[in-house]
Amino acid sequence: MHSGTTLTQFIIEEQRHIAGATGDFTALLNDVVTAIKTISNAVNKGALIGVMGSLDTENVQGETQKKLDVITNDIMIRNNEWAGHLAGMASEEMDNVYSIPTKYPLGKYLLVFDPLDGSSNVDINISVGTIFSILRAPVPNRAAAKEDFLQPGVKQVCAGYALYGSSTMLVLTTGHGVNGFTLDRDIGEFILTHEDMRIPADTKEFAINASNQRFWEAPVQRYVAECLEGKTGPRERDFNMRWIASMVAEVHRILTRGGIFMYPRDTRDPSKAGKLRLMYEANPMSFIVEQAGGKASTGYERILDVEPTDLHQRVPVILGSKNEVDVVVGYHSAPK
Ligand code: AHM
Ligand code: MG
Repeated sequence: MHSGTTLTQFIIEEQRHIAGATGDFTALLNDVVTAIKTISNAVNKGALIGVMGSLDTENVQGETQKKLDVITNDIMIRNNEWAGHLAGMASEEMDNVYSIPTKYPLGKYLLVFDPLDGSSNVDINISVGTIFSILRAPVPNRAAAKEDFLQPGVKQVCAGYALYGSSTMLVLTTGHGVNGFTLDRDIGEFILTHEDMRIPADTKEFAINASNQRFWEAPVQRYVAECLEGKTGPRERDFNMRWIASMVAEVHRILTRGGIFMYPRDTRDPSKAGKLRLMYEANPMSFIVEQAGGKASTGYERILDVEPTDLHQRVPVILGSKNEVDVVVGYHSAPK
């Protein structure tokens, strides 16, 4: 690609790789990008336009919603419901599938998203993001039911995230590598700035919320303990640690300089699945990480192979530099 390639140019090229694509996919992605630019603007203006703070409502996971959770969910819906590319949408912020209003045509894709991931960070001006995943509707042009969305991550047609950081970036895969674009606010376009992003296979940096240590299972206890031992321990090197509590920023760091990120199984709730959600957090991020040469596992299986049973189900997440994920996965199968 030449320097200054816009996202629009890039996705027209990408469309040529997708079997049976007719132009709908390019148009859908354009609408997602418009939503992301609008969200970027709202996050960036922050308190100036009165969007900070919490509401009195909770989402389906029982988490208090931020004003921006609701505003950004609405932005995603309004920008993507009208054009006739979708058979339905689902989001972290909505209990049930969002049905496309009958005044609009239906299409062949499903859009699943977390409109504002890491939103506990938004009031303190730390990076947040939007995560999205595009699936094919099993039956095109028919209003999608919940079951239509319950496809394993390997079936994703496209996954991406926007990072609202010191600059706004969009990182995207359609199954042919990972590319990153930076928003040039002067011209209102995303420009290709990070071509073919690759995750180094080795790392000395791990990310985990250590306040949950007492809930972790033995393999993760062992892995982190060995990292902390440093040079004189079995890993024979000193490790660094990061925890931003914003998965998008965490994954972006790993795509840029390597690392491992874990929100593992823990003993807090009966499902022991940790915190992160399969459909709109773990699956899109795992698709991106694998396409960049990394790995993503629950500890016991590849995340992209997990058969979903619910829109909002949680899943343990261990992802990042290939060799490091292999170490943790190895500890999960080691004899007790
Ligand atoms: P959210 O979708 O409600 O923002 O929650 C997901 C976020 C992730 O971005 C992040 O990795 C994790 O929650 C942080 O959790 P914790 O506050 O337990 O450290
Ligand atoms: Mg989230």
